[in-house]
Parts: sequence; C-alpha cells; structure tokens
Amino acid sequence: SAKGLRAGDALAAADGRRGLADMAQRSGLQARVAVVLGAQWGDEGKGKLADVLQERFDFGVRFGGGANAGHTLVIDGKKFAFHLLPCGLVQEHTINVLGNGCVVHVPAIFDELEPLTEAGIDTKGRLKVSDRAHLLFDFHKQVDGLLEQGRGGNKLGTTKQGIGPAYSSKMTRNGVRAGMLKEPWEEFEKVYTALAEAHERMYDVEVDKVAELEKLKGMRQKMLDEDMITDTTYLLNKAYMDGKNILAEGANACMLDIDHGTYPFVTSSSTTVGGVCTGMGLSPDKVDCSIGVVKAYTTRVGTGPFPTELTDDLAGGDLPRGAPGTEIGAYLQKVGGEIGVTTGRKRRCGWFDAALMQYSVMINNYSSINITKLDCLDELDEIKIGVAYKSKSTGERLPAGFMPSTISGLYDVEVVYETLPGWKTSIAEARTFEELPSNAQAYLNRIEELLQVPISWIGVGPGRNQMATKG
Ligand code: 2SA
Ligand code: GDP
Ligand code: MG
Repeated sequence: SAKGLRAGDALAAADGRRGLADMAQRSGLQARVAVVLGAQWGDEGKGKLADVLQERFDFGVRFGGGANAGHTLVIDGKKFAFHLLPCGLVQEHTINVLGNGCVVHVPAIFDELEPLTEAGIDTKGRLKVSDRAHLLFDFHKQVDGLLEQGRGGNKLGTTKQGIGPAYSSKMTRNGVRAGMLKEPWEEFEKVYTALAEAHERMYDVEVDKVAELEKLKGMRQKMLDEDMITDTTYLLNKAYMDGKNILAEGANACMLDIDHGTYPFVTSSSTTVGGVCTGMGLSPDKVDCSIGVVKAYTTRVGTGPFPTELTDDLAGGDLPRGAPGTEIGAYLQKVGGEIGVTTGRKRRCGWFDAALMQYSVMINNYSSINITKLDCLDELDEIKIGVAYKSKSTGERLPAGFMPSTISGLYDVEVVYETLPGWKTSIAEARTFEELPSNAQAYLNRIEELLQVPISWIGVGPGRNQMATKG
C-alpha cells in the first residue's frame, strides 16, 4: 500500500530489542556507544550535536570519509571548523580516533591540529590514526580534480579532496595504509612510488613524488614520536570492554552514502549506520544509540537530484514568500549561512522532505532525531513539508520508505506538500520543547508523526548551549 513500511511495527520491535525504553537512552545520554549520523545530504549540524554529547564520552571517532567533511562548532562565540579530525578534540578529556574506514591525508592532520593548539587546547597524544586506514595522497586530489574536469557538464560537484580516488585505490587493493608509515622508510617509499606511478600511467598526470615524500617524511616522524598510528580496532574494543564510552561522529550523510544515496551524486564511503561498524571494527550489537541529525529544512551542496529544492523560479510561483522581497530558497541560504565549510560553495536549499527522511529512517533506524536550525524558519509566514512523492509519469503515490534508485526515477518524482503556519518569533532562547511557540511545536509534532521517530534535541541557534530538549 501507499502507506509503506512505517505502517508496520518492525522498527518499533527493533527499538525494543535495543532497549530504548526512555528518552535519556534515545538521546544518547546513557549510551555506551552512540552514533551521530547525517540524515539528509549533509551539513545538518552533526558537529554541534557531537560536541554537546561528547562531555560524557571518552572517545570521539570518525569512521569514514576524509577531509571532505565540514563540521562547525561555535564555542563561546569562537568558531572551529573540522574537516578530517573528530570534533571531540576540543574537549581535553577525550581520545580521538580516525578509524579504519577513513581516508587520511597526513598534511590535513597537522593543518587541523594547529588552530586547536593556537586556541590553547592540548592535543598531544589525543589523536590516534588506525593503522588500517588508507592514506590519501596529493595525487589523489590531483586526479579528483581531473576527473571532475573530464565530466564536463556532468560534474558530481566533489570537494576535490581526493576522496573518490583514495577509496578507488583501497578497493583496487594497491592502496597504502597508515600502518606502512611504521615500517622502514624505504619500504614506504616503494609502495608510495608504485601507487604514484600507477596513477601516472592511468591518468595524464605528473606526480611530484620527491616533494610529497619529503613532506611526508617529516610528518611521519612526528606521528611516530606521538605514537599516533595504532591498531584502533583493538584500542576501541579494549576500551569498550573496560567500560569506556564511545561516540562515533558521522561525516556526510545518508543520501550521500555510496550504496544508499543518490548514486552517482554521492561520496565514496558508507555514511549510514552499517558503515559505523565496518569503519571502526565494532560489532553492531555494541552500538546502542544512533541519532539522526535532521535540518528543519533541506540543503544539498554539489550536483544531483533534490526533489524539494526551492529554485528561484519555483519560489516565484505559488510558494509562500519569506522575508519581504526575497525568494525562499535564497532566503534560507542566507539566514542559514548555507555555505560549504570545506569549499565555500553555496548550498542549495529547499523544504523539509519527509519522504526522503522516511527512507533515511528505514535505512538507519535512528533511536531519536535532532532537529537543527529550527530558528532559521523563525520569520517565515508559512512553512511547507514535503510529505510524499508521486510519480510524474504514472501519477501514483510512492509508498513511504521507498526511494527511486535511479537518477531518472528521482527526477520523475513530484512532491506532495502540506502547508503549516509559521511562528514569526525568535526561538533562540528556548531550552525545552514546551518553551517553543505553539506553531513551532505543531511543526515538530507533524515531523515526528510522519517519521515515527521521537525528537530528542532541537537546535535553536549555532551556539553549544542553543539546544532545546524534548521528552
Ligand atoms: P566528495 O568530495 O567526493 O566526497 O564529494 C561527493 C559528493 O558528496 C558531497 N559532499 C558533501 N556534502 C555536504 N557537505 C560536505 N562537507 C562540506 C561542508 C562540503 C563543502 O560541510 O560544507 O565545503 O562544500 C560534503 N562533502 C562531500 C559533495 O558535494 C558531492 O556531491
Ligand atoms: P555538519 O557538517 O553536519 O557538522 O554541519 P556544518 O557544520 O557543515 O553546518 C551546520 C552549520 O549550522 C554550522 O555553521 C553550525 O554552526 C550551524 N548550526 C548547527 N546547529 C544550528 C542551529 O540549531 N541553528 C543555527 N542557526 N545554526 C546551527
Ligand atoms: Mg558539513
């Protein structure tokens, strides 16, 4: 039926098995291993929730991706941007891990540690890199740029951080893992050179091998001095056995997952809940809480289908207007500060897409969700929610949880909208659901109803303390 999967009780039964009896468990406040996952197309505000939760976790772990992520924390008005490293580094009680599922550009590590040190944060000995993680070299970035160029008008809109080419090396099985940096330098030089030469043969690139090796040699020594490269699979499992708490910080998001996203407009890693386990070597039964981070509207950076996108053309039609004289998509872009943290690109903006979220819930079975940036809707007269997809060609409504697997299928969907009244007042000071205006409460209640997942956290501003709780 058009009701689809949410009509069944399968997910609720799974919650029961996970022991998610109350809100404290669902919101990550009692978890041994909690995961923060992007539920849409990224930039939902994962960094901020990870930072809020991190206080009670001993470890902060990245399980996939590389320096393509952009996670922003605002602490006492000061901004910290993370690309490769886990956000947990800002909290000195934590050990932070780049898990085996990551692709690691060594210079990026030092580039990112530097501003932390400058801010007076002691990072020494607090970063561990999996010896099984693959290294991402400068030539991977070079090739990423070339591949994008070669796509002409069909660009994926990658961050050009070398992500796709580095995962290609891993899957081709001629990649170089971080553990190689612990072997004699000559051995490392050999595997590095073989991989660089393979790229020179495959692509029309000239790789400055001498320069990169020279740079890496110095950084390698620093890593060895700090005992940075280690078996993090063992480290994390041992820590778990010893009763430590682990927080896994997702990068990118469900719809950018290499398998479950809008392929080929995706990143090259497993960004969904399964990737957590393969990317850090921790079994699924140990993950007792996964929180989906969900923006109160939708954004996407890079190309690819985006059913609820508000293009200026559309917004000029029958859609409600935002601040006087602005189109809503452009308005959200501006009010939300929707600019890529890594690349500085403008993010495309659109209405909340419940049909997409029902798919995201099905894939990840979130224990609860964190609605972020609700404050960015404060000034709107009316707010739309995409509640279902209809096929343009057949006119039929697609069942909840179903997402077309092809790009043509995705462009064939027409969104069914509901319109809710705005609240037209600032919510920046609200700290509980009850303190929100009734129209904001109604908006959140409708989202909960459509997704059948409880909301635990509500973002009302960028600051660490600007988070309201529910439940
Ligand atoms: P890539 O570089 O191979 O992973 O790019 C492939 C697609 O994945 C998208 N992607 C992202 N989407 C949202 N946020 C990301 N991080 C940065 C941020 C992005 C930025 O936080 O703003 O600065 O532009 C991110 N990283 C990758 C990308 O747009 C491609 O569609
Ligand atoms: P991430 O990639 O998911 O960690 O998110 P980004 O850091 O790329 O983008 C989220 C942006 O929104 C950052 O600039 C955050 O500081 C900001 N942010 C997070 N939560 C909120 C919120 O509730 N309200 C507002 N106004 N900004 C928020
Ligand atoms: Mg981001």
